[in-house]
Amino acid sequence: MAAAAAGAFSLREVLDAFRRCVTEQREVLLEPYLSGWRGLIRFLQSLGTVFSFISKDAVAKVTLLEGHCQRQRFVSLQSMVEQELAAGPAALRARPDSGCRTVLRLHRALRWLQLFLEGLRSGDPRTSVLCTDAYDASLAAHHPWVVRKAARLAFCALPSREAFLEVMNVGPPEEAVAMLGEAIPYIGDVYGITQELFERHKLLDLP
Ligand code: 1Q0
Repeated sequence: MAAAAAGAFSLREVLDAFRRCVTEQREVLLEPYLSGWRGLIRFLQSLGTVFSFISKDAVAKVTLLEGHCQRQRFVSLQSMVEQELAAGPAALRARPDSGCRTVLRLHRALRWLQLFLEGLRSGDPRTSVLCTDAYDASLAAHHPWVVRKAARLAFCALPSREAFLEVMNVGPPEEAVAMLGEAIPYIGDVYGITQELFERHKLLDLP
């Protein structure tokens, strides 16, 4: 019953959001991007307080970006990069609250998500191991020791593979796995476009 309640996580919604992100001109739209993250955060919050240090950081970043989008009327990631770079790369690097440095954090987390979902899809039942491996191959390199330690500890509290497939709210496990197969390429596409954009503008190491 709880799973069907309004506001419950649904992988379908997240998938739709990431699908809506990429335009024909291969631009990444920020509204669906952030709405995809909102959906993921809702899921993370349902996993319990062990993960709240992660969801708080994610909420702060999404909220900051929503504020920027409203004030500056950025529609796409490309227009945000262009506008923020207009003052020069040094000015952008000096800003602790820029949209670019904030998106970069979510972008690295999106790589984690892609790898983790691939792991879930593979059928390996060890969710904590899958999550740790995905983390080590993505975000870990960008986190200080204490964050890595806390993250790895939290991963031990992850639910089982069956529980994951169930909370996706898309029906029986086979359907959940099928939907993962559908979702992963969309997430990969958003990741790839962003990576190329940030690489081209030398923004992949924004402090
Ligand atoms: C399901 C388990 C979730 C595990 C999430 C993996 C990410 C671990 C990240 C640990 C971050 C710790 C908090 C602080 C980090 C910041 O220092 C760092 C850098 O920012 P800054 O401003 O200090 O330079 N922030 C980040 O790296 C951003 C991290 C954002 C993480 C967002 C994770 C959202 C996760 C959603 C759960 C999705 C599960 C999907 C499964 C769906 C299938 C049913």
